[in-house]
Amino acid sequence: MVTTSGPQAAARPVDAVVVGAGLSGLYQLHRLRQLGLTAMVLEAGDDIGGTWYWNRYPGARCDIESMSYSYSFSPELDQEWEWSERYASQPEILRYIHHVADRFDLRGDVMLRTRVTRAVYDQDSHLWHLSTDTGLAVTARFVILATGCMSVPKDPGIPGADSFTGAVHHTARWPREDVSFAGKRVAVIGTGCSGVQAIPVIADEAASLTVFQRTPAYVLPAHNRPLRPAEIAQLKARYPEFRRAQRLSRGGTVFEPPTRSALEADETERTAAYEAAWDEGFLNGLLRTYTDILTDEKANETVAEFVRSKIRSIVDDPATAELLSPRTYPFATKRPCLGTDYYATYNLPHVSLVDLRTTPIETITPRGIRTSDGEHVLDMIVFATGFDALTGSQLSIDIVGKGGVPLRDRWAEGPRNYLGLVTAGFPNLFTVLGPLSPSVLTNIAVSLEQQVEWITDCIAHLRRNGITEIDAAPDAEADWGVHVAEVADRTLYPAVDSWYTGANVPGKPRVFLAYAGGLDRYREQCDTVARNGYTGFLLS
Ligand code: N01
Repeated sequence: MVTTSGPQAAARPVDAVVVGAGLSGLYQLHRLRQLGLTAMVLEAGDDIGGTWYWNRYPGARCDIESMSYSYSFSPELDQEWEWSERYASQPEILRYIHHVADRFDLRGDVMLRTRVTRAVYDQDSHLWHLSTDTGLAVTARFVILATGCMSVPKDPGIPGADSFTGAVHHTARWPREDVSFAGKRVAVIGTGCSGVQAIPVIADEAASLTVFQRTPAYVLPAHNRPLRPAEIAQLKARYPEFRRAQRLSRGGTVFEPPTRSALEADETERTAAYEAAWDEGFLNGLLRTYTDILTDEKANETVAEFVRSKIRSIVDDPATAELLSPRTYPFATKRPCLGTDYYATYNLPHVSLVDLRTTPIETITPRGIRTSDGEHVLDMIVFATGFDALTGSQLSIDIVGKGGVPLRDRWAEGPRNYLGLVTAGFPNLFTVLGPLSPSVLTNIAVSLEQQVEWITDCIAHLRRNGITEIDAAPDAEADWGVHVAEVADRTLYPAVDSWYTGANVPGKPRVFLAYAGGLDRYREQCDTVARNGYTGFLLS
């Protein structure tokens, strides 16, 4: 439908452009088409899949159960797709996304290998003008940024990286062809969720593996396993009810909420509750044991110490166990990880741990990595150093709103928007899973559907009522920012250096980037705003 040749080739105007062909963008396309809009998806990658296209590192899998981490909008899709494991691997999730694209015939409106570089709002025509790295120019009334929470890899900023003569990979830019570790001396830098998943798999094959750790993670066991036909049948039979419960839940997963403080329980009771959660293997299992794990430091410390005791029981060498034990931040204030054999990997004779707090990296050399303690000679370096989360993907596009104001200026002190959806001065530009929304604190499969459906209903409302522009009112935007911060301040999150607070990227403003009030409460607020005629928005 839209073609390009040569620089700045112009495309026919479309009603809506969706940026990104991951889970959010594809569903957004489906819903816009149902409204009868002309829509296209512009995707930088060679293929669809978003996060699940790029993050194909060894061991990559989702840490939310497969039957929960999937679209809920189609009961038929729920019935026909069959997940093979409790936690789906990256290739299986990518197959699922391809299946969805085929089943709903979405590919025809997806333009691959096309990175949006600039988007400028024309106040007179109320249209967005988008430019891309292929020279394609597109004009659209609505733009939906479905660019992902974690799609811009962070520059680790380690000197000498270009001088290394061996192979270098980043977990978030893993090559499509097989990477062999056989016979190689491999280093992994970074022990967040990506490193935690990759490390045991790399250790399986490599001649030696050296893990360079700055901050240890709290890693819970996944207890991943194949799904039994009987349990699949059972869940499929109650999928409609399960999906309803997911949608109404606090975080997009269904569980019985705790009712008591950890400090009301005695140690025996607490330990039993933590053991049971550990054995179940849910990412948030330990968080769900008591009400105050994320709000009370003393309560939190009981869980943190429980995890440390598990580390000591698994890791043979006490010094290594201690290095792997998080002590500088409360449990779950950086995102916890689900792992498979993570701690046991450090018992293997060819695996070693370098503590960057005591022996920091000085430089990468042509032969390897030099710390203050000496040079590690290597054949391959794997960066698992994370992302410029939540705001990175939007700020990597040169977005210019009303009055020629760049989004980069509006967000110079941190992201601002109303309901995590629209930034004042940037009309008709919506964000899915962006900053100041529940996004990364929830099962994003459920959050993205909520936002995509809200945006779709909003656009339908505008069209029905002959409204050409929706913008966030500055006071509503300011109030939302205050509310997001207030909710976060009731938790232990904001005090911790993490990607949740932007602290992992040098120079990034320090702001708690997600809405910690729960998806249920967020959904209610969004629905109320819509029901009342889009209060807090300026419609013209
Ligand atoms: O990134 P991270 P990630 N020198 O930022 C270290 C999601 N995810 O890709 O903490 C040395 O968590 C850094 O150390 P420190 C999930 O939401 C989901 O692992 O800054 N080290 C840290 O250890 C997750 O939270 C799944 O001190 C450096 C690590 O690198 C998010 O993605 C799977 C460094 C980065 O950890 C990000 O995870 C995987 C440097 N210069 C990921 N720079 C699922 O299963 C950084 N580090 C769904």
